[in-house]
Amino acid sequence: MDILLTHGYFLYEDPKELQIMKPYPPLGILYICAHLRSKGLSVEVFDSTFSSRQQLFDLLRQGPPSVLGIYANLMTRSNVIEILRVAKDAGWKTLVGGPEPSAYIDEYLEAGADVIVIGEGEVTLEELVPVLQSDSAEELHQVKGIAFRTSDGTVVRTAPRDQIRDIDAQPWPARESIDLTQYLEVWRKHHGMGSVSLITARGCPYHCRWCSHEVFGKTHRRRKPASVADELEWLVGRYQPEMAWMADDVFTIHHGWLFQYAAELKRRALKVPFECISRADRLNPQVVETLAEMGCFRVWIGSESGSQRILDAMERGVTAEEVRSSVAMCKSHGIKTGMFLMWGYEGEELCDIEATIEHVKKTDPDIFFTTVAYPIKGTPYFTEVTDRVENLKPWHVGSDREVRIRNRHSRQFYSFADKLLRSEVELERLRNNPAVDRSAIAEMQSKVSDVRAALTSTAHEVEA
Ligand code: B12
Ligand code: SF4
Repeated sequence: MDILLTHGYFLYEDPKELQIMKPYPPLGILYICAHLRSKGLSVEVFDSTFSSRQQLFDLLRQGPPSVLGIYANLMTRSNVIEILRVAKDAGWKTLVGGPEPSAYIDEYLEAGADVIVIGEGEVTLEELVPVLQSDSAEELHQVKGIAFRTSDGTVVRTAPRDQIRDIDAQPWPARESIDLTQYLEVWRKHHGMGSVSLITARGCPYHCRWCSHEVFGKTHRRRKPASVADELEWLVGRYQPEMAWMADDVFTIHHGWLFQYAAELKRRALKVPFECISRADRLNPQVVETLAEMGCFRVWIGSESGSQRILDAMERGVTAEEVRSSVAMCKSHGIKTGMFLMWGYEGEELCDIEATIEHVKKTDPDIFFTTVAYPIKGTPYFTEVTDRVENLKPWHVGSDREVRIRNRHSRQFYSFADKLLRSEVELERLRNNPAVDRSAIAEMQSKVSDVRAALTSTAHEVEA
């Protein structure tokens, strides 16, 4: 084996995901695996999702050691660090890639990574693996898109790696290298439908200030509609999924492309129910109608805030009104909507929170998720708040989410904001339901008043 690829995500250790149970395979390492195999390298994938860290450690210790490549994101950091330690002790050469390591080069090198891969991994690994096998420290300098330490401890960052121009020329993710049926079985068991994921593009050109662009920058490359339809058709034939997730950042970003893709699916009589993420400004009546015809049953929209002032501060490039009208458009075509909301972005005050609550009440999506803003290293938001960020845990066991931002409202304040949002939305739904009696409404009204009072009373509290 020339290289073993893995990721540090263990589903059975994740209490939140054990409730959700909507796992998807790590497409990044599957793309790399397919590319390297097409170049004649011998590649194995250890898919940690349904496995345990002990199984992975046993494999690493059993050897023989070769090159180990690990995908890391902000949530898997501590696992990846532990895997690095075990792998180094067992004599493996180690490299890390994905959206997080390039933002923390010194830290990952310190934690035991021999090489950090910056950006797309395919071509870099094609060149890097033979160099690591030959033990030629000199040749490492010639490999673009990496960072490493020389024998005197100097950190070297080589020239940037060019992005793959024609992503259609790349092989599809090596799904056969893992047990994809396990993912479908979990989906079927918990949701009655087996789901597969695929991507139609790489990179997002928008610049929401809190969003990480570490891997693809602000570039955007699309696959050809026929190539995506081929992959979907193959997935249907091979795994018989009941649905799909188009895992793009913004599936509806290019309308011309979307219409061509829809026509291609129609020509093939291929209709697989699917869900996707969009921006409100990339939805219009024709796009929504097309999505419905294609079998889209849910669109997720990053709404973030109902306060235009905060949306502008985020450089989101979307208006709250666009969110409201796009959700209404989806509803009118029978497409469900999910909304993502964010509390605590820079400058957000009580009045912005109230605006968000009014916005969600008016919009009434089928489902919404909230998160308290956290600064991901490498983003403009991180740079903006970095002087006020305090890590709650040591770096190797923490994450960019586990931080305190001085002068921001307290955790308790956001927890009340969240409760108020949920109870206000519930109250609105009760009011709009003629079957609900007045006492239930009065009870909810009283709950809303209590939560609002608690929120207001904590509005002066800021993180010291
Ligand atoms: C699909 C997805 C998910 C799925 C994950 C499913 C799965 N197993 O893949 C779900 C919904 C579960 C998810 C959850 C989360 N996600 Co997410 N997700 C994505 C998304 C939209 C697509 C991932 C993808 O398939 N990309 C396509 C492939 C081709 O790209 P890639 O994975 O980056 O791989 C390339 C390179 O990174 C590199 N590479 C990858 N692996 C390796 C390994 C080695 C050894 C090497 C050398 C190179 C290398 O080469 C690959 C091919 O070129 C990305 C955004 C994006 N467009 O990438 C966000 C993204 C990865 N997610 C992100 C975040 C923040 C999260 C959450 C923390 C959100 C939350 N608040 O809960 C959670 C964390 C979950 C967890 N426990 O790990 C951030 C990560 C930021 C960071 N610095 O870590 C991203 C980048 C979004 C963003 N722009 O901010 N996510
Ligand atoms: S949040 Fe979405 S639209 Fe904004 S930059 Fe990130 S991926 Fe693009």
